[in-house]
Amino acid sequence: MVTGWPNLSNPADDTFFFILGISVTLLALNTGVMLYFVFRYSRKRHPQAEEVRENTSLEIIWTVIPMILVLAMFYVGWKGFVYMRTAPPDAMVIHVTARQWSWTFDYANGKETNVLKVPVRKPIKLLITSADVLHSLFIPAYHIKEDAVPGRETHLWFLPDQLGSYDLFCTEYCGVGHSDMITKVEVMPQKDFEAWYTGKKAEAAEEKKPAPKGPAKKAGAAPEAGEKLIQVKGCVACHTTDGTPKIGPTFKGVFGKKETVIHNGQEREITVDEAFIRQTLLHPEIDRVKGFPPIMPSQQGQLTDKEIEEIIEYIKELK
Ligand SMILES: [Cu+2]
Repeated sequence: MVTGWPNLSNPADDTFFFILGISVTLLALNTGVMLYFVFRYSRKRHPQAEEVRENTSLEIIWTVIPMILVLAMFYVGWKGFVYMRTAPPDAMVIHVTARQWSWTFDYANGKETNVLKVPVRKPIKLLITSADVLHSLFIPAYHIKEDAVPGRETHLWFLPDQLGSYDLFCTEYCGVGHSDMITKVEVMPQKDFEAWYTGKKAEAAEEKKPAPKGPAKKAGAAPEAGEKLIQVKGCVACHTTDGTPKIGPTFKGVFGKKETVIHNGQEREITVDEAFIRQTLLHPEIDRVKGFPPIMPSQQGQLTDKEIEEIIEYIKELK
């Protein structure tokens, strides 16, 4: 049950149980009548078969009753559909971008996260798109899902009525990292949400990790920013920072390393430097690191120059 909003139950559940009820009743009736006929008209009791030619009232009954039933199912389903497709006017709008293989949530004030944070008891409207292939956003706890389509904006809404953390994942097979496209909906008390949404403090406290110590950094490109970027932009779906290879090579210790890459179908050796990281971010097809599937998507248009700098600075510090 959804509370705090008129029309208090989840219309998808209502429709499901309505149709289930009708189906179970029909099953019971059909089975009952069938068993009755088996006994009543067995050869023993009824040796001579009779042909029934016409029975107008019977035909009207078996046309009208099913028609009423299917129209009722349509009505209940349609009402639920309209309800689920129409976000309340006061809903909070959050833009969602799906990409191989992560989610990004953009808020009206420019905040960007990869966990969907929402205040409790406030209707949330998600405007969904994809940066690459088809994905589908699924929040099982709210019984909602919607496709993420490149070049198009789809939408859905829900009312987070209880505090807690709920799964949010991709439910359309979108490549090797599909199963990594899992994150959370965090339903927060209104106050906590406000603090996170408006302030820097809450966020810094919550996302603080030991900052990597390293050589002096370039002005304007903070490795801390790079660390956050690789989370938000979903790099960590394929690349770890702890030295274990995943779908792609790990970032740890990669800077300055010699790697064998595939270049135009030929193997060659390169050293991972700033230019190589930049090239791989923008044109990953030029040099693919050997031993990994050729699936790194280009980040052209996804990352600004400054962000690329920040990521490079971060990778440099991951010794
Ligand atoms: Cu996906």
